[in-house]
Amino acid sequence: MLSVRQSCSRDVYSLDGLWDFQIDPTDLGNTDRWFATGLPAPRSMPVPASYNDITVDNAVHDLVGLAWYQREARAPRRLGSDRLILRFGSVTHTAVVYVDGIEVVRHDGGYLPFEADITDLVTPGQPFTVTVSVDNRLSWQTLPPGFIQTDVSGRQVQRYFHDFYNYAGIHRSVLLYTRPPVSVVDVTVTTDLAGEDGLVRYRVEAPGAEQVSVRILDQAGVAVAEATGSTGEVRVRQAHRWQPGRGYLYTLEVQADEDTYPQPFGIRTVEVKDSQFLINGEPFYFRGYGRHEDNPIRGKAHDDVSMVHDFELMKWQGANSFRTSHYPYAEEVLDYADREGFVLIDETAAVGLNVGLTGGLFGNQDQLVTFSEQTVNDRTRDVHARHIQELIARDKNHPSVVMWSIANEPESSSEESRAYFEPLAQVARAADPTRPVSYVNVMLSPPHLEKCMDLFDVIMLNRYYGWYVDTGNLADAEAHLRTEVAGWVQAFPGKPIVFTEYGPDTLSGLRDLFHRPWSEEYQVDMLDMFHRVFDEFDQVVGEQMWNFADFQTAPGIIRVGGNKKGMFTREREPKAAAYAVRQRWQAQARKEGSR
Ligand code: BDP
Repeated sequence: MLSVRQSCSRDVYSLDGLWDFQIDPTDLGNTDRWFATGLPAPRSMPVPASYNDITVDNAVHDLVGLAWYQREARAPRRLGSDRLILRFGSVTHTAVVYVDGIEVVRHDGGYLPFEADITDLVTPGQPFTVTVSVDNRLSWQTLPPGFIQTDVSGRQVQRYFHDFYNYAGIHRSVLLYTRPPVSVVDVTVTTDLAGEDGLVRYRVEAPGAEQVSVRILDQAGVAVAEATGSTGEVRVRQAHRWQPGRGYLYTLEVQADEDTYPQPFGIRTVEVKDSQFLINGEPFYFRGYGRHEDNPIRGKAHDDVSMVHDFELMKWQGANSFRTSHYPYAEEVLDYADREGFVLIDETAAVGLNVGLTGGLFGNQDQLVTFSEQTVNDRTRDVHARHIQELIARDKNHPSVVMWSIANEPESSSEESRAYFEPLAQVARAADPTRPVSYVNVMLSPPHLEKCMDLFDVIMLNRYYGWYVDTGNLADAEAHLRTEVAGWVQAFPGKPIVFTEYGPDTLSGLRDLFHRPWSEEYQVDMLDMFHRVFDEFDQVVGEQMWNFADFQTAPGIIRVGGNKKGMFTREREPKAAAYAVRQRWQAQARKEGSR
């Protein structure tokens, strides 16, 4: 799906701000038709935001079920023959949208956009009502998966297998935009290098358009190439390459009859070859983090203030990359990464396809298995396939995205897991033949148990030696880590390895002369130990520690006020490791710069 971009043929209006809001744990709203009659007892709720932490009301914070949002909007006065589209950046997890009481779209998947053409339901210049029912419930057929239990008081309790808090609400901007009746609905740009030149292949979908043409504008807005037709290849002479740290962007300005759509892109190549990850033919070493969209009060809402500040912190440290763990991030983040030259591993919301993760610690009290007719099944896989396709459709033109991660820490050691993932690897490759595809491997699936990695291009590993195992014993942790990396190298020669998670929980301000777990000293030591081992293996081409910042989780006995593995606190104050790792990353960056 195309991003919303203003142009001479497209106007954009924001519906962000305060909406009416009401929770509906007993599902009255559908029976009583709140979408037509109005919310009976609304309170104010900001959009975008997670609703959970805004009020001081446990019923809102712990809601399992429906919440309703409603507001009035006004159709543009001069719509002419244009279409009016209502568009949501994301609603977590399932949304049903009504305009003046009439359903216009429903969408599941809490981190991807959707839209509806509402032209025929509105009158130019006149107000209309938008209502959204938001369902935060997770089931075995949602991503992420979960299931619901009822406690002794009859209250519904959401259970899930991922670590971050199940924030919900309208998390990204709500927009109205116009476009001509015949318009651009999709653009695909892929690029190649030919010596100093760039080769730009494009495909435009504009149903019914009689004339399609494109111009390529450089960063100063100067046209450097042009072509006609809905597909083609254009050569950009002496092209500026999009490079890590230098995000040069061109714009493919598409003209389809009356519609103009500006599609930013970068000229670069990505390739996996001989254990290396190549960007523009040169080996790239990932330095950075797994992250979360997570902030105090606003939860998972996108906001530009936090985004720019987070990028400043990452640059300060010498990071060049991150993973959008564990779901697609706001489009604004990808646009900004393009501009800033950050390299992204783009992940679906398929996190927690692994009952072993809680089972390992607590003996699988619910006697669950991951893949079965009752749990993760063929319907889940169909949903997963659609998520992969929607993610790639949204993000395919971002030069910052260099790899798709189709799942985080799924079960990957059983025949069932292989049967589940084999078709999904194909779905990703069919949707984007130009980028490597992989998934993030869990510690429960070391090389001798692993059943899926041969389907993928890059070995991405989350490892917690020194924390969940060998707790406090870094000598054993180091030995075990080294042995395991050697095992991967031997089992999958030629595949590069990126560490996508490692690091201990660290309580900011806890200092300890004995460097014990939870202290800032231990975090420095443990990261240092991992880095020492990484440096011994040429196949290790990246280190993305867990996590950029502390983040909110569900309550549990292994979490104190959330997950504390951040290099920064949730408020973005540095821990000691932030300085130690900064030295390493800056030295690496200097070395790369001098080559
Ligand atoms: C991994 C998960 C990540 C968790 C992390 C942890 O991928 O989401 O937050 O472990 O335990 O299993 O801190």
